[in-house]
Amino acid sequence: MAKMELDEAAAQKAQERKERKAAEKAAKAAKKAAKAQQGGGGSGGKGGKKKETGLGLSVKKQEDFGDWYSEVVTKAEMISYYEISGCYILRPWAYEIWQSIQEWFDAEIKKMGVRNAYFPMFVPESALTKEKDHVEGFAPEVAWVTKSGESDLDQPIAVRPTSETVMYPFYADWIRSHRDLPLKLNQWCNVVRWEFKHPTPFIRSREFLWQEGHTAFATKEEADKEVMDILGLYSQVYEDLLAVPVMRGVKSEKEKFAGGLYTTTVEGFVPATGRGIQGGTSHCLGQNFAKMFGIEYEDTDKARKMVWQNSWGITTRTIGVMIMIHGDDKGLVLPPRVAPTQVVLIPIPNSKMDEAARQKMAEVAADMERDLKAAGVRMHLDNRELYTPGWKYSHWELKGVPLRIELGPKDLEKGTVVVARRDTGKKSFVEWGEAVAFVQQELGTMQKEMLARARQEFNDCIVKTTKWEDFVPALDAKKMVLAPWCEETEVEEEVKARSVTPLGAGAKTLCIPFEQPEMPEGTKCFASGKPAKRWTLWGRSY
Ligand code: 87F
Repeated sequence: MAKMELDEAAAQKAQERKERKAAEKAAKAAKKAAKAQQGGGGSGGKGGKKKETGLGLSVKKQEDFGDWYSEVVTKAEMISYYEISGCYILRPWAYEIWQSIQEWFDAEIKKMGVRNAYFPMFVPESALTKEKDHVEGFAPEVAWVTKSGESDLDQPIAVRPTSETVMYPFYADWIRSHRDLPLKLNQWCNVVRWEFKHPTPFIRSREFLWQEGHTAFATKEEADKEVMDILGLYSQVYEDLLAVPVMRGVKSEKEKFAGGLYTTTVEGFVPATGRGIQGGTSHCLGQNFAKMFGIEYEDTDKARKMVWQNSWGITTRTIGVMIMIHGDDKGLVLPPRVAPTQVVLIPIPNSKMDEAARQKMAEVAADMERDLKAAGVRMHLDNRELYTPGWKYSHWELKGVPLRIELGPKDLEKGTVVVARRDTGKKSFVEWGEAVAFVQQELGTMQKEMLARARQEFNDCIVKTTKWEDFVPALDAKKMVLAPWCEETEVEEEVKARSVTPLGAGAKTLCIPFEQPEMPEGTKCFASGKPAKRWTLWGRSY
């Protein structure tokens, strides 16, 4: 074997070992989390209060990120583990976040003239294998239905891993003339990819929720524009809704969707693990699928022409990235725009209060609840008598509720409340009459500051260099690298093999950012020494 192949084989082995170990660890964490899940929340068990409630995290984010993450997603009641590996229950606290993303994105694409439809989740074998490039690399991940009851099906049926091959035969049928264009459809659905890398809730699961947009145009110009418009929406989902900074760019030839012409992407980064993560992709498919599926139209000049197509998707992974970036040692920290509950109001009566004072406290709380709800704030009044205020604080902190309003006996006398922020812990004393305005303002401020902090950290995690010597040390220091690259696939593969260390797997190109720093004439590729084409963002990744 040549040196290069040996390196690659070694890297592959190391990667496999790592994945196996990670899978074992994840299985252990899942078991532990499942146990915690069963032990938590119940009442009437043996032992002290702490054990009974199972409240609070037992692991710190910095100490064991994997265990921390499993604990957060289960204890915050986002996920329940399921007996089929890689499949998870999305509980309301997670599903409602998905719905808020869905609601916003759906309205935006409708403004662009995209309409929703729904196609079957089953794919005939003949259709799935029609476009070779597209399925080749993915084949091992396709799940098949082969039986009904005890009898074998005549033809095995695939469960959709994506819907190109389901939809495009109908595009060929529906599109006849230039008057049928553009055709812009989207569907919100589940897909199944039977991955063997170790699963992580939201981040890599065998079934996940997404939207997939599939559009067809008469011209490449229209297609190109839509690719960028959609990518803009994806970066807004991350930055404006989830307060997660992303880098926009184009994928390398190696990393693009093989069936398409080019792939644009929003790339996130998890500083705690030093790994990049693909956040959403918007592909220009060119005319490849049009050729395969015969999607043609008659133009105004009577000539038969092939359509230009795009496809684009974003998934429930968004939620996982948000959790990883903003969560802390107390649990989730939810950006206000997507938090199912933005404000929790906790009255704090004490034993010294007389009946009139109790009544007054209940009235003030009810009034505030009414006023905040009327102002459109998603607020919850936690009036439960069987839980202490301290327990309630921990509970809502764990669930990441952005603001907590405390109403205690002293506040009752002064006509004020305390408003505490989940992200910074900052407390403000606010008069009752000012509460609605203050809360609205503080939610906005928190949303902005969460993004600003995360962006600062994202930027601090980019090492810009022109030298190979800086590359692996930067990766091992949990950074991304922005370096000039010759854009040769062989070099990309070599870099991957040469960047395996005991601290991590080989690095990939995350994207070639649209926003390019200056590149002086004669700049060389950091890895090959050949003439560089563009600055490229590299990193270890999910
Ligand atoms: C797994 C099995 C079979 C990804 C797969 O990104 C096929 C595939 O085609 C496959 N995993 N892909 C690429 C999906 C491309 C594209 N589809 C529409 C998107 C966005 C939405």
